[in-house]
Amino acid sequence: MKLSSLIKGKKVLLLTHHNGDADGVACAIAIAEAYSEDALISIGAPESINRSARNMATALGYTVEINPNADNFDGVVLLDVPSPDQVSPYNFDKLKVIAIIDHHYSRKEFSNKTKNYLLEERPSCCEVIYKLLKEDGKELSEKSAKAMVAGIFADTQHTSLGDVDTFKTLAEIVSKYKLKTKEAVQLLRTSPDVSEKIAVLKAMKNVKLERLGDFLLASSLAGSFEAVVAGTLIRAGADIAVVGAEKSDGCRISGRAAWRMESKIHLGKQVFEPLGKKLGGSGGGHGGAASANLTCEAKKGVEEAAKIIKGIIQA
Ligand SMILES: [Mn+2]
Repeated sequence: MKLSSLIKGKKVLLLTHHNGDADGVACAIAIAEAYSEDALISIGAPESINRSARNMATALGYTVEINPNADNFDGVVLLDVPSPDQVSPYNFDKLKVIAIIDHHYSRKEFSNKTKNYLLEERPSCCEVIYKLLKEDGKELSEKSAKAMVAGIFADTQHTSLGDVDTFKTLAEIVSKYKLKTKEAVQLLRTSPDVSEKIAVLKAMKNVKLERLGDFLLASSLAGSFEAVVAGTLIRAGADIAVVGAEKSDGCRISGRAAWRMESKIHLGKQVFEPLGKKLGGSGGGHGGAASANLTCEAKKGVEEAAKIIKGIIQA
C-alpha cells in the first residue's frame, strides 16, 4: 500500500478505535508527521482515548479529537481498528474509508469496504506502520520515533509479547533516531484520576470468584473503566477476569487473562467473538485481552462470557 498516493492533496481523518490506545495514537502521530506535506491531516477517536494515549499526544503536541465530524473530511484512514463496531458511535457503513491498517488477527468484515486494507498480524500496529512508512520512502521524526517506541511498548506489555521482528524494529528505531527508550516509556506513564480509582475500588466489592480446577475466574460489574477493573483483578491473582459495564445503548464487556492461560484460551477468538454473535453486538480482541459491545444488560453479558470460559477451561 502506498499511502502517499491514496491521501495526496486530501483532507484526511486518521481514526483509531473506541477508547483509543497508545499504539493507535502513535500510528496516527507517525502518519501525521510523515505526510504533513502530502495531506491535511487530523487525528480522531470514537468516544474516548485512554490515559497513556492522551498523555503521549499532549506531550508530543498533538490533539486527538473525540468524535470529530467525519463529513468534514475527504476520507478516513482507520488505524488499529479490528472490527466495524470499534468505530461506534460512527456508522461504519457511512464512513468514507480510504484505507484500513491493522495488526489484529484476520477479520472478514472489512473485505468489502476498501481494497486498501493492510492487515499484518503483528504484536503492535506501530510495526505495520513503520514498515509502511519505509516502503513509502518516509522517515520518522524525533516525535514519531518516540511515539512508535512507546506504542510498541504499550501493545506488547513492554516487549514481553513481542517477537524477533518487534525487537529488530525497536533496535532499528532506537539506534537510527538515537532515542532514549526511557523518554518513550515516560510518554505512557500516567496516574489514574479520582473517578477511575472510585470505579475500580467500587467494582472490587462485587467480585464473584469461581474456581475452575486449578484456575480462578473473577467477574464483576463496574460503573465504568471495566477494562481497568479486569486488569486489576488479574494483578490481584485471578487467572481470567470478566467485567461488564452498562453503556447508553447496551453494555460493554472486557476480559483479561493472565499470561499463564495463553495455551489454554484465546479470549478474542474463543470467547468475545462468539459472545458478540450470541448476544447481539460484536466482540473480539487478543488472546489475553478482549472486549465486546453488546445490546443486552451487562449482567447477562458477563454471565454468558463466564459460561463460555467455563466450557473451554473445563473441556
Ligand atoms: Mn494495537
